[in-house]
Amino acid sequence: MHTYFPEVRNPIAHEGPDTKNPLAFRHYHPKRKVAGKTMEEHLRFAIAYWHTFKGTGADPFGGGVYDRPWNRGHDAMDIAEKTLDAAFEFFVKLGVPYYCFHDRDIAPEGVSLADSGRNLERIVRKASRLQKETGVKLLWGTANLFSHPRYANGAATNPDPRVFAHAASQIRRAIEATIELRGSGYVFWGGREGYSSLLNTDLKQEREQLAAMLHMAVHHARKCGFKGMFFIEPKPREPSTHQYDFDAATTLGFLREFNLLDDFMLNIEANHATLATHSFEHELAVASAAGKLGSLDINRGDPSCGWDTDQFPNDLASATWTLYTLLRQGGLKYGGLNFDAKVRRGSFDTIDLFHGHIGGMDLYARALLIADRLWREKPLVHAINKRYAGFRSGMGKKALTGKTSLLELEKWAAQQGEPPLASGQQELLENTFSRYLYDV
Ligand code: XUL
Ligand code: CO
Repeated sequence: MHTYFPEVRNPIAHEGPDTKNPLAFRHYHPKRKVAGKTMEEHLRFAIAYWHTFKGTGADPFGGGVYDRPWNRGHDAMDIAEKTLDAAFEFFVKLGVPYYCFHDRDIAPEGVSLADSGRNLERIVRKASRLQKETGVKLLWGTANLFSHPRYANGAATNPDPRVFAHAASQIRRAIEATIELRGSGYVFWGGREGYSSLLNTDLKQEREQLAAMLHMAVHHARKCGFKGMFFIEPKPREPSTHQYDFDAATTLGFLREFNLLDDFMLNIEANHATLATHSFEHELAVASAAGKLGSLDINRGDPSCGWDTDQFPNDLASATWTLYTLLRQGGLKYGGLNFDAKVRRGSFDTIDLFHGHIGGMDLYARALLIADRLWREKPLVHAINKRYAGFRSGMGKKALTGKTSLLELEKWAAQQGEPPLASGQQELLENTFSRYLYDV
């Protein structure tokens, strides 16, 4: 059989922290047990089909630069089949358990809705066979509702119901493809909206259109037997200036307002968090505190750039905090760690794809070991418990459980006198965190 990655002859192996082999894992050891589960089960790594196999290196200043061997064929379907073969070769050689796709990543748009549907069905059949042969699974599927010119003024939030209906068709087929491939999640990400200028936009209506589409999607998927989870992936902007799912808090509010909370969780992306002027850690905390952290896109942005650079992750402190958050909430049932990262425009070689992912997997594996220790020894849990202890009993507890009033609290405050100042001890705790990061 043709090989697309001849430079990698065997699956990437764990060689330990001292290895100098760039095509080996130093920390990621899929079967190693940590806190009762294997590393593979904790991390649930997924490859983003769009960046890794369909990425061209294009940016707003220039077209594609990569010359991928799987991108040569006699027509679009031939290329789609070759790309799928290359993708599964890559998954197996890298040793990742999952992948994620948009409908248009795996199968090309046809000349009509029916033709596009047939293309997708054909590729899904092949993907299903390759999944069985390799054991690689689909983490989540989604529909690309932002690349085609018809979506220039949005998809679900488009002012034209005919465009809305096209989006509905794509979503219907992408959901069924996800079910067929036994994906455990289905993602919605805003991208393009009807809203570009207030001069021509009905904000209230666009949000209602979006909610109506999501309700129909849930209804259809459940009718077809989908037992997985729906995710919304917040992002504040790009390509649209204002996207409705700005950040985790905004999106949770939207889901609550339109009665969608039962079927949805959030897919939090690192680079989207920073575009929203939050940190990844903050967004994870907001989603997790609401019991709605379902999946993660673990790329990184460039702090000097105001756009979504989707680089591979390399920050140990951030990765550690991410896994600490996951350990605290008992892991991810439906989602995983999807890279959603791309090699740079100048990284032309196919081997660069391995380097990017190997580095990211090793980073998160190392972070898992540190987070596990931090969670087992609980220095931060103790500090937080101590800080809020006043609310566990007495008047604090009464206030929290709605059993007091402003007047009773006022009387109590007067009896207590001026409360002593209590340090938040941020520096001490930062040192504690650093000790785990660098010394353990
Ligand atoms: C866009 C983005 C998407 C979603 C899936 O910024 O992150 O690729 O992850 O549509
Ligand atoms: Co993403």
